[in-house]
Amino acid sequence: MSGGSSGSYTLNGTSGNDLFVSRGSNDEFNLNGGNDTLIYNLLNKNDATGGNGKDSVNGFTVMKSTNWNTDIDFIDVKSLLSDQVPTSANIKNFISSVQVKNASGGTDTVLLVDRDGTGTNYNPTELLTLKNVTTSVDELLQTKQLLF
Ligand SMILES: [Ca+2]
Ligand SMILES: [Ca+2]
Repeated sequence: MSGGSSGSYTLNGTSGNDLFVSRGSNDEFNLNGGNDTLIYNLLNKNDATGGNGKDSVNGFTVMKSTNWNTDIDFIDVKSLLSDQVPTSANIKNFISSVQVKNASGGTDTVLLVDRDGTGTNYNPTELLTLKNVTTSVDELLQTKQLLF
């Protein structure tokens, strides 16, 4: 299922495994359980988020042990970074994270994208907020939930 092209848009997933594709709107993805994947494509080559807006997701689940968990979810930025050469050694030049307190007193994790890494055309720009999730790019790389 795909987000909207402009404005804001809410997408409600099923309890099964869903594919959510970001589009130009500020999408709110409600995962609702299952192994869901959020896909970020390069929609606009001249935009700091690749034309994806600023999205948020409810129900993102981080793998907290080595056991497979039927609820863990994935973020796929392969296409978003397709004009770069991200590797495990430099991926953190492109994707970074900050943790922020939210209005209800919990913690959100905000993922930022810098489309040209150490290049100077782009700076880290908010892409996706994982609502009520405390994690980091390091952890998502370790659990292989960030696909690049
Ligand atoms: Ca979007
Ligand atoms: Ca789902």
